[in-house]
Amino acid sequence: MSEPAESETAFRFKLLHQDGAARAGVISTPRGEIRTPAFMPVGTAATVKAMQPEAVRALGADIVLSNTYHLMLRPGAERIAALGGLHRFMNWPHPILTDSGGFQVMSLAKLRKLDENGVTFQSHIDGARHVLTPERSMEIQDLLGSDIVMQFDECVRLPCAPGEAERAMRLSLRWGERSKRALAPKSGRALFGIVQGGDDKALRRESATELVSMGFDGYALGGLAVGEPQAVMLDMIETVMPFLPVDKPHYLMGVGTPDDLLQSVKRGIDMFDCVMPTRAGRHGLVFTRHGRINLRNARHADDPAPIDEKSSCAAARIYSRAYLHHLVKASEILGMILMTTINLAYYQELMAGMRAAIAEGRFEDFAAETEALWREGES
Ligand code: PRF
Repeated sequence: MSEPAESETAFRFKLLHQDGAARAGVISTPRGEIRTPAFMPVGTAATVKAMQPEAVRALGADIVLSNTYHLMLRPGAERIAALGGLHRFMNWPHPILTDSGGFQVMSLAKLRKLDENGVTFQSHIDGARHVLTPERSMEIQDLLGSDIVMQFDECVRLPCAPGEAERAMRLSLRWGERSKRALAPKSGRALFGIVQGGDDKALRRESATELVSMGFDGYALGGLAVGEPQAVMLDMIETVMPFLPVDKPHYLMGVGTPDDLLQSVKRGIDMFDCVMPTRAGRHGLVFTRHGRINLRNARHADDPAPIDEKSSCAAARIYSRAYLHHLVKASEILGMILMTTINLAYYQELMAGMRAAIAEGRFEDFAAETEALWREGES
């Protein structure tokens, strides 16, 4: 057998259409293609909560995200590697992006101590002491078999104390360098840099410029959707975008609501991940073409109407609002499954709609129609 051609194994981003700043393309990886703009369901602990992987795939996901932090603590990266890697472990043969851990340490771990070397912390599960550095984060993401590896970074919440955003941005640049040095090049695998800099435009530009000069396979915007108004987040996207290469994917981390996705794609973002559809679904909040519906609300108790009779998602067409209301009130597992399904279906439908609109040069109209439907439904 001859070696596969370079084009079959390389990580590649192909821009197919542009409509204003909005982009549609495809990322090729050895494990399959990712149509962009893409929404990545979050599979924190090697599971998209309440969902079988086949169902996640059937709803239109090309890639899922998983987490260094959670998997290093339980069941352990070495164990997953010995079991054949994360794809086999969770039965998801398609691409996986792994986050690098720093963001989750700062939001979940106990007794955190951050210094130049990395972060020392206590597990939120059993209190055991761990150290995460750029080098260990790369090692863990390699053991997991990640297709898209994220650099190790520090994200500050907003608003932050003077100097904090700058300190964290510069530390993230140094950790970006160390991440790049530590991760052995592997055919088909990508390493993304993460732009930090809080809500300061000059810091954001500097972060982007420095990362681009180091050279990554893609560029993420971190440190957004961390307490600032949406207008500030959009302003930061607009600030950074001219400094990022057009021929690499642009990923907005941990975002967002359907409106955040629409507004960010409009400004040139290609990839998203967020717990919003899965977490909200487990708590009875569903996203639809007609806006949000909180199924915990008593007004749904006697409503025989489905969520959306025109949805491509069977769960949204079949079950009554009254039944879903009952399931969420009774904390039934099926309620979580159905409402997560409805939300992931809507998020993927929205992304597919955006991709088609960009391809046809009618993104502005699509956005206006989509927003009008949300407003009608919620008024
Ligand atoms: N850095 C990393 N992961 C993240 C973020 C970040 O800044 C965010 C911020 N929205 C979500 N997930 N590594």
